[in-house]
Parts: sequence; C-alpha cells; structure tokens
Amino acid sequence: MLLTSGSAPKFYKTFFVALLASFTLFLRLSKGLEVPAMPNNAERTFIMIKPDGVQRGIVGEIIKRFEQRGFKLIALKLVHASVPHLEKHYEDLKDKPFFPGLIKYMNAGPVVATVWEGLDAVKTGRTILGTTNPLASAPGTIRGDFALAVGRNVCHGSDSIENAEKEITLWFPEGVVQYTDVKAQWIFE
Ligand code: IDP
Ligand code: MG
Repeated sequence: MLLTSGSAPKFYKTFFVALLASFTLFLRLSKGLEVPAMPNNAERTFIMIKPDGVQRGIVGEIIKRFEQRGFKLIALKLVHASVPHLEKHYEDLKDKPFFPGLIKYMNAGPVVATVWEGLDAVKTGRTILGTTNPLASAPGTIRGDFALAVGRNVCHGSDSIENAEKEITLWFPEGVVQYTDVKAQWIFE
C-alpha cells in the first residue's frame, strides 16, 4: 500500500485501534465462557402462603408485595394439601428432626400456592420473603414483618431454578396460565 505523508498517521491510528480491539476480543474469548449471562425476564418461582399465613389473613399482603415489585402472577390456588403431597414437596428435608412437625404444620389448613414470573424471580422471591428463621429476617421482608418462629414462618419460596420448576410441576400439574403482561414494557428495558 502506498502511504502518502498525510495519510500515514491516520493509517497507523486505524491499525492501532484494530489491533487493540482484536487483543481485547482475544482476551475475552481466552477467559473462557465469561460472557455475562443474559438476564432472564421469564424466570419462574413457586411461592406458597403457608397455613399460618392464610389463617392470619395476610394472603393479600403477601401477594401485593410480589405484584408491586413487578412480578407477573401466572398461577394461583387455595388448596388443603395432603400429607403425601407435602412429604413430596419437602422430600429433601425428610431426615431432619423437625420433618414430622413441619408436615403436621403444613397439613393443618389450606395454603395458597402461587407461581410468579420475572427477572431473577427465584433469588428475588426469597429476598422478599426473608430468611428461614424470622428472627434473622430484616424488617421489610415478609417474615421480618409478620413472623417470629422458624416453625411458623408464613411463606415458602423456591431456593433454585431447578427446584422452582419441580415445585411448579408438583403443585400445578395442569400447567400455569399464559397471558400478556401489559405492565411488562414499563418494568423491563
Ligand atoms: P426455607 O423455607 O427458607 O427454604 P428450609 O430449610 O427449606 O427453609 O426449611 C423448610 C421449612 O421447614 C422452613 O420454612 C420452616 O418452616 C421449617 N423449618 C426449617 N428449619 C426448622 C427448624 O429448625 N425447626 C422447625 N422448623 C424448621
Ligand atoms: Mg427450602
């Protein structure tokens, strides 16, 4: 290529920028799969208002908090779950000393089973609920505002995407409801 004295600085500048861009790309690729994961606006979580939450009349309050945060309600039912159903739901805890008491508590009255969809629904859902032990839950969380004892902590939320999908299938074998969430365009970019 013929470089005149005027075009030479421009050529070197372009060359340098291209080299830098290639080097940056190489660095990103060589770092493996460090490309940030795409946020999933359609992540789903299973949230349940336990028998104490239903009896204490805070179903609306709990649902309100998920609605106002921007999550989309895609399934909801009031159900008095059977012991085998609850044992299946909590099967990971079957060896814990509190398991029989937990099943008795969960079977003592109806629960409200719900599924919510939205950005980071599983993790954010548990943040809205608070920690397992209400005494350690921050004020502003559901357990931090409405509960004191770990064995009466008013709500359940899935702890992983995988468990959320399992729980949704267990509680809603008929499937969830498909519809357009008109507020979504004002909640997501
Ligand atoms: P999580 O509900 O916050 O996910 P897990 O450890 O999965 O907590 O326990 C399930 C449920 O079992 C709790 O929400 C609570 O109702 C009950 N539970 C957990 N630990 C205890 C305990 O030490 N004593 C009595 N009940 C417990
Ligand atoms: Mg759990």
